[in-house]
Amino acid sequence: MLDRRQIVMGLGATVIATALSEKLWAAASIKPDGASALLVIDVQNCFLPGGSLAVKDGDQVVPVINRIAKGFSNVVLTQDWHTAGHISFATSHGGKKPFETVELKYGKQVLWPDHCVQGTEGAALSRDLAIPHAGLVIRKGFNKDVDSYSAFTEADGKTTTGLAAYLKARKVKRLFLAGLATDFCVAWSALDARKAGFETYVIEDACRGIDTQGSLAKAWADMAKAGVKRIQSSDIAV
Ligand code: VGL
Ligand code: ZN
Repeated sequence: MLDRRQIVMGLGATVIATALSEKLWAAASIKPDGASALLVIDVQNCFLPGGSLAVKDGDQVVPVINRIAKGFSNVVLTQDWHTAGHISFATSHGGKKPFETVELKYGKQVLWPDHCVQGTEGAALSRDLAIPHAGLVIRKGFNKDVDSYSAFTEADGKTTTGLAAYLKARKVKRLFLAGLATDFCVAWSALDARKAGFETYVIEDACRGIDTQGSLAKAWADMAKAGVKRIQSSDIAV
């Protein structure tokens, strides 16, 4: 006969075993398949330490992205690609300083230091990215009078980059986002990905934010509301 103590111990062991297996199951539970794509946002010199719009610890995303990219057959990279004198630059608005805002035809625009000017070293993708199998590099923000944080649609809310059509033509259903910056180009791309009907995941530890005027908390709140899933790179089976 089991006495009461043995039964309690047995139950305890079962609880621990269940918790452990759930933990193991939770780790690396997402396996990218042929209908999955990794979207690597703006890992460019200007956003890395030493760059003109450096994102704090931005370089730390590179090894994480390189590791998970191995698990994806579909990878798209984006490149912020502005004209000289772009409308998003503070220097294009006499008297304005970076991180101040202005009202433009399409709405409120944060003003930035000059960054990612077409063809410059600052606009180049990080040489430490190791994703030779990436199938597409999509450039955005090349329209002098319109910014484009999103990889899908410019800030006027209507001019498309063609990315959604490309992904749909390749039968992609699930999108995983990584890169810089969490609260601007990653978040705006994730929100547009939801609008275009993709199941959308943002890999938090594969991103870093700028965080100006509460932008990081707001971005996560907006993404949660839109059904964007917030995951960690350890959730992805590579
Ligand atoms: C970005 C600000 C200006 C980004 C691009 O990649 O998040 N942020 N241009
Ligand atoms: Zn930009």
